[in-house]
Amino acid sequence: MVINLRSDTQTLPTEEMLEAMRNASLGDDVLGEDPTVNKLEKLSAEMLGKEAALLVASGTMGNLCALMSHTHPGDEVILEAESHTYYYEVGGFSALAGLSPRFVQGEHGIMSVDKIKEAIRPGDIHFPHPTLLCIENTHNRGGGTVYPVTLMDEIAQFAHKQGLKVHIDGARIFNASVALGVSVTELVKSADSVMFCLSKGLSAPIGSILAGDKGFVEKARKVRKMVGGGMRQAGIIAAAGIVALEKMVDRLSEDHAYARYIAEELIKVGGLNIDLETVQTNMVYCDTSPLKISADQFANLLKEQGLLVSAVSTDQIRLVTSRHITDKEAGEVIATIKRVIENVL
Ligand code: TLP
Repeated sequence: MVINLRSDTQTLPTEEMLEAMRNASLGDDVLGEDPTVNKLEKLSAEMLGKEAALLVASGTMGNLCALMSHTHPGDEVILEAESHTYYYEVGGFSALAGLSPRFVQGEHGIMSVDKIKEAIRPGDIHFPHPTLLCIENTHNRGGGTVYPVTLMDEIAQFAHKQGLKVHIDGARIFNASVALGVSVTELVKSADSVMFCLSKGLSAPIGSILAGDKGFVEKARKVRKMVGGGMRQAGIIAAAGIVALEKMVDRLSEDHAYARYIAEELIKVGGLNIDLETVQTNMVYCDTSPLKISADQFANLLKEQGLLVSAVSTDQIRLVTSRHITDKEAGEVIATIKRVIENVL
């Protein structure tokens, strides 16, 4: 048996999703005529408390469309130093949106208002014009950490006062909402736009949503076409997305509980450094340096034992739980890691 903890992006569609895809009513979405896409966009906008929403091919495309819709080339975008948009999106913010980045160092990805204050510089002939602030909730490289509602609101209020727009990379915003026990609407209410992924813990095979006010989404729809993301009978994708939103949100708490359980059990095993404080949603980051081997080496040893994890830096591996991890797999994960650690020591 192979257990895959590399990412919640590896989740497979449910039977209900496959059935919905088979039966979806379809049309040409570039012309706005796919009823299933229209239904998903309406449902998403309602769930986020925004005026409108747009189906995009991926989280990366959603963030890019947001950046390009809110800014002009040459503007400055404020990003957390380990943010996905900076780290994993192939530099699209600069290559395609033409933006100049200014970084804020967060604590496990979570930026403070004070740090953001320091980053936003007063107008000066030498500086690019800052027009956008991005917040990642949950924060991937921070450990799946969560911004609480009050902090989101404070940051957005401050950014707005400085004349900046606020975009949320909420690839896992439903994980944040479930972890905090607050609605997504409440969590994103002060942001101008939000992107979330259907294809992560929510288990849809493809697709992300970008939401905001009507004017923003109209712009983003055009940008999506420009970057080649105008899809035709996209109802095939949207049908699974509707099931994801209607059926798969509440169960995310199970993924969080398994991540917590695995982290607590691995701490008992010893040999890896794990900061339990960062285990807030469906991720566990483990530092392999006490074992005196690199994250890559450790990941390869686990792979030989049928356990797939991601090495995300020289000394960090990441384990991500999803609906495919239940009691049996969680027990196996702990036993396998324990066995490998005992062999290394
Ligand atoms: N994250 C993936 C990889 O790209 C690292 C993962 O396995 O976690 N924002 C955040 C916060 C993300 O974690 C991701 C994907 C994206 C955006 C991009 O989504 P996709 O993969 O759909 O382009």
